Amino acid sequence: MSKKYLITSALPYVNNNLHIGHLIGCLLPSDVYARFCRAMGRDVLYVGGSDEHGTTSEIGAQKENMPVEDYVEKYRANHLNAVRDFNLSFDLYGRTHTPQHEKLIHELFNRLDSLGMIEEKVSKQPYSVDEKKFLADRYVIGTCPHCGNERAYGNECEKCGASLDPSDLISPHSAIDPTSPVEMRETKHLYFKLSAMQDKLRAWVNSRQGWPKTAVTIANKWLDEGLRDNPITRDLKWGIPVNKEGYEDKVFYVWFDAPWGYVSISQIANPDWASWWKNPDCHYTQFMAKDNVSFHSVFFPAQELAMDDNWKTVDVLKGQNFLNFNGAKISKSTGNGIFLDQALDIAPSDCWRYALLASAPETDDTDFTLVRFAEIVNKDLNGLLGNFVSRVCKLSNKNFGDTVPSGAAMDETLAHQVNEKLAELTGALEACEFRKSIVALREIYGIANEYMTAKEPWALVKNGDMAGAAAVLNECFQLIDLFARISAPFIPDAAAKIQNIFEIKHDLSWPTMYEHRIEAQEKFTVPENLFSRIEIELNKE
Ligand code: B3M
Ligand code: ZN
Repeated sequence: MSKKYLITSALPYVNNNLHIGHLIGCLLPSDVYARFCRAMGRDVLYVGGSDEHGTTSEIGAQKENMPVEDYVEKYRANHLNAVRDFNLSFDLYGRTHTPQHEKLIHELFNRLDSLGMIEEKVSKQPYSVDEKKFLADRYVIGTCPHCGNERAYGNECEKCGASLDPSDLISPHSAIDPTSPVEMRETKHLYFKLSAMQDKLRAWVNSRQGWPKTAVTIANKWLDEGLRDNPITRDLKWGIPVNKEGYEDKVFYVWFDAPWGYVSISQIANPDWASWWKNPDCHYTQFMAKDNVSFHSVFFPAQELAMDDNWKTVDVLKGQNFLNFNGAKISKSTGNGIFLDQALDIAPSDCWRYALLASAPETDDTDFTLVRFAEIVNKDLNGLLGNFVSRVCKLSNKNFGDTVPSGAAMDETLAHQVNEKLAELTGALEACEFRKSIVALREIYGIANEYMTAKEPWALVKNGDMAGAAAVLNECFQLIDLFARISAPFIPDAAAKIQNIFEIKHDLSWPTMYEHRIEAQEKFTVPENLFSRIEIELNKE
């Protein structure tokens, strides 16, 4: 039985159209890794989906003046289109507003409660007098005590950067109804006893391997500061209702609800879900942006461990840094960035996938521009990959017809070079280091190009050495077959086109070594150009 691999991609809130930052932050790296694992013959369960709850959806719906359900549906449609357009190979791209998910959250809450891990605490929270309801911190607006900004939020002042408590604000009022004053009133909430998990969680974090530095630093910072019990209920309407008497008008905090979406989505995706989620031998990798790391490295595993029910905790947590665009943050309000529903007007999906992976913000925040995009596509995909495939097919077709010419023994020097890079590529993918993997992939394309340039099959034809030319071209077809296999996780559309060059459909399993799989005299067709050059007018930048 092949080993189980569980792969999850953070669940984006459905309060915004997806952009290239979301794509490189979690969706794309998780997809490449899932495709690689499947090509290795591993038993993969790969899930993602929409985080439909949380204050951001509720606020967003109010701003757009529509029912939350419709609002969520509207953005989910945008996200589903992106999943389709960018070939994200989720077993299921699910959602958190499902009966299955609610049932799961209720069961998990009962479990924690029965173990004595839940505590009721009364605290003072902002209350909107006219609206007659408690408000989340973000819904409270007032004057910042530090800088005098009159539009500071209950949790932070965006002008001076101070982190705030709603009670710090001068003349606080509701963000929804600015005429309604806000005062601090007592309310009760349920707390998860996170503090009780301090030692267990520390030992758990120490036992993890392969996490990027940013992720380890964030987890340790929380532990070093000492874990504090955290409220898991909120005074909101939209969310998972709290299944406890006296809490009828509250919902669970989105970060108690959302990570468990990985499980409820898995339950819907695969009836055999427990053979990943309850299996200590399963290997679990999570992908997310760095602002989600604390929830995945502290809150979620602490809950899993507290339940003592054999829940699979994450082995490798991949937290990406941020991708900027043209030197500034990608943002809907400023319009800076490329949104996924416009990206395909500029270039096909594979080009975005490759260029973004080549620019993945793995170690630092990274700037992306259209000029950089065009350079990568033109040089690597159009130049090294596309031209090689096209030249080999055309030259061979012209001189030997529509079948692969007879070959000779494998070129050992070439094989040695390729195998060295193939090992690097495989190692980088195992480690989920995508920039490195693109470097190795590009080098293999480069080796093939150098091989053809050095062997000059066109010159051999000209000099009448047809057997020599045939042998070189045969080797080139073997390289083309290799390209299809090693490119497939990154650029699946192009890989399928390359695979279709040959009359026989050779599988795209991951190669351990460079091998000759294409028989002489196998039929092939000269493909359309795999890629076109991208011309970017500089003044658009
Ligand atoms: N929805 C945050 C975000 O969209 C949050 C992730 C949940 S992952 C379980 O950035
Ligand atoms: Zn301020």
